[in-house]
Amino acid sequence: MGDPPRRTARARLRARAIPSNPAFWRSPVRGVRFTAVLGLVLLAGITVVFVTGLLSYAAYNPDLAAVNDKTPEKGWLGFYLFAWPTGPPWLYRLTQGLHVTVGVVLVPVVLAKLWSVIPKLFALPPAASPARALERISLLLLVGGVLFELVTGVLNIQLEYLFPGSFYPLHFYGAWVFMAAFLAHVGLKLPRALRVLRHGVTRPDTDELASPAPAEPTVSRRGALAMVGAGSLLLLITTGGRSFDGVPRRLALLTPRGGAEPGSGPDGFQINKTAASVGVTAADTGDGWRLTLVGPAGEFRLTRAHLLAMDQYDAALPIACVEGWSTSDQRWRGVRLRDLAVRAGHPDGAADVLVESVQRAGPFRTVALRDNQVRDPRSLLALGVNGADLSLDHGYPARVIVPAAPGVMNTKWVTRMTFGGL
Ligand SMILES: Nc1nc2c(c(=O)[nH]1)N[C@H]1C(S)=C(S)[C@@H](COP(=O)(O)O)O[C@H]1N2
Ligand SMILES: [Mo]
Repeated sequence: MGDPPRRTARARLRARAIPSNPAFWRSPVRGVRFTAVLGLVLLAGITVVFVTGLLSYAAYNPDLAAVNDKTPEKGWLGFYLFAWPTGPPWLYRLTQGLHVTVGVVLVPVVLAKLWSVIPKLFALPPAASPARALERISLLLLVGGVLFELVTGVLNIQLEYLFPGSFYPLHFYGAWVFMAAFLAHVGLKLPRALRVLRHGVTRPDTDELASPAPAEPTVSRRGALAMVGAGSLLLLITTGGRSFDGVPRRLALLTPRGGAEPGSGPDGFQINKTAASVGVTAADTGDGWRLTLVGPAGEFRLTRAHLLAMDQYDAALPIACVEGWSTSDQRWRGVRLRDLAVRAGHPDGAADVLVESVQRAGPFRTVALRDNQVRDPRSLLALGVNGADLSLDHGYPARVIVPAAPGVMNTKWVTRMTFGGL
């Protein structure tokens, strides 16, 4: 006969080396309080990201025309779509800046939250009861969903066209799957989180997230939370600034369109795609360039001189990209879209319009604008900006600029506009 107590001790040690044993997880920082704080931060942050994400999709006016609809199989998930307004002009700057910036800033919080509950994810048996089985499945969708949304979102802002055409459906459907799991999770856990934060953990043995065999602390719970907060703050500083000029933008090192201003002249603000990068040449935009207007009154071909001979108006409007960066207001000058609508045969100046670029390929060469966008007196077919002619990279000879619209609606190198009958 061996020595039973010693063998038990060895067996206990061996069991500890397996992640499904709660004693494997030894950090004294884990506990319901730590998790509850992170959970409440995520509840607030994810709500902002989800709502602004839905708004971003609505801002494309996807129900207006097939060219706008990046998720044509959305079905009833498009139930909430509405005519995106044209004011205030900074609306999309705000909603999309929040969407991307808050999403990025939440990354350390999400990672810390996952870390804090990781013993639960390994717990065995995987499904002690049907209710536990359902909870485990919802956790899979929850964890998988949040990681999927963060990864696709970050890759899209960093690499722009990694998923040509497929980013929108991926990110959109992923969001709905994640949110379904998120709502179930909030319903299950919020009461407990609030109770813990209000009254504390009354008896240590009721803290289901605390380690049963805690190691010596190397950092306090408060210190660990402060580290997560510092990580988020660092991300805020290195990404959030690309919505502002000057010092904040220079600090936005981690983002496209962060960093230095592209030159200092009248055209010295951020460029999404250069003419060269999408194959637009001087021949496309030189003397042979024409704008074709189509509408009930017929079809007209206008030169840039014709357009310059029409009434010219100014509008101070930003460019706000779906990637989350934006410019401050630029002083655009050109022809009102509604004057072009009148010219095309819509006397009230209100009609939807299909805008086409001389650009031959690529995702944003055509877009449809809604009648409220055409009617707004600040909506221009711009010929110049900040007192100079447009540069080729900003859309010379003519580009659309519409208040409060996502950057993608502001088509550059416009060559054809079809009013009405979308
Ligand atoms: N023809 C054409 N127009 C376009 C694009 C494009 O790729 N092709 N990109 C759009 C996007 S995504 C943005 S954010 C704005 C950026 O305008 P800017 O380059 O003048 O800043 O242009 C829009 N207009
Ligand atoms: Mo954009």
